[in-house]
Amino acid sequence: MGEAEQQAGWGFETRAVHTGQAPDPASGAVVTPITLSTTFAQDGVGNHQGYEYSRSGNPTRSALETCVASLELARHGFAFASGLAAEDNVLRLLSQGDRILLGNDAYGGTFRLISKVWAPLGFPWSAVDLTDLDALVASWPDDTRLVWLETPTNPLLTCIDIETVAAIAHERGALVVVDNTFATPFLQQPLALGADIVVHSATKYLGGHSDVVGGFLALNDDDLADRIRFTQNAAGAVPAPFDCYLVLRGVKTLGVRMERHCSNARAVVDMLVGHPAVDRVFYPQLPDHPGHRAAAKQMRDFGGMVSFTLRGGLDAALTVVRHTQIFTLAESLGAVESLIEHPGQMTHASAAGSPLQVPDALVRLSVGIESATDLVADLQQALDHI
Ligand code: P1T
Repeated sequence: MGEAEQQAGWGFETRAVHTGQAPDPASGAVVTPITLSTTFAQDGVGNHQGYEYSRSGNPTRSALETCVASLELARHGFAFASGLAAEDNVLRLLSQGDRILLGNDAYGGTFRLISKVWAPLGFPWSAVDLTDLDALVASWPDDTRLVWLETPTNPLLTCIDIETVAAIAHERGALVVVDNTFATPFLQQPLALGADIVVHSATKYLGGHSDVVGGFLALNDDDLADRIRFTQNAAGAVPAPFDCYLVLRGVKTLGVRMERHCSNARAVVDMLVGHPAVDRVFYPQLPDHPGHRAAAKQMRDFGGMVSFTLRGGLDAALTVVRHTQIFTLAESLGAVESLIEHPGQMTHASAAGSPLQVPDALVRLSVGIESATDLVADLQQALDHI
């Protein structure tokens, strides 16, 4: 039995700190060494200790792959140079003519990869409302081979019932990919709900400190894993050992960070819901939120991302994002510091004019782990500028 299998009975936080990260047998180092060597000595041709060349496999990357696979309850894990590189490797599983169904709210870069890079190569795609399951079944295109969903979505935080969508897709011969970036495996484990592949932008909560770009795939099927292993090496979009180390260090504190992200987000939501300048608050815990029931069913808590629209439209949204002092105006999310952004003109600009276009009046928050009272006060004073 392998180390990860032996540790499968350990709790999430224990696996996050230890799985794939046993003390180094050569030195006793408690922290996983950053192995920079690009190549590994062989005793005779093909006779090596598991590593030949660092694109194909690297000990620091293996530690990360073992750990995050375990957190996602997956048999196989693969680390990539970015979230989009990981996504690109999933799309390489398809054959020309295979259709991709993409949820109608998703990260702008995912939309761009599917619609601007893969569609022109002969991979049709459609945007669908994955909360309307009757319509999904009624209008299901026969050539669909992949359903791509985020839950919660970026940026509207809509939640999709993974188990039901997976059952519908599997009956019709399609794979289900879940981008678990917003939820993280601490809050939601899609493979256990029937998804085939989990995607992460490790740049976000897994890394957790805004200092590394990375991606990850987790899956159980051995044949699919062989094909991903092949393209990871053959196309070569692998992360550097130092980047693997940074993600691995972030993952150790994922559980405690997520608990704090969730409680801080709740404090912010409580204030926004009652604020006269705010039109609508998007947060999966709110009973009238699209997919609240799916979120309550499949998530441990509701996450650290919050979006809201302003009654004053675009001008009000741009005013708020300009006036926060603790929330930094910047793209990205999922790190210890709070960020604020305008999706329409920033992260989702590439979706303008498409079915994935986001409202002009929308502001997105990545609620960090600072003091909740400071975060609430910061947003209140920014709202006062409208
Ligand atoms: O940036 P990268 O590591 O390549 O990950 C892309 C990606 C994939 N999936 C989701 C849900 C994402 O949010 C992202 C990246 N998103 C941002 C940079 C952002 O600010 O929304």
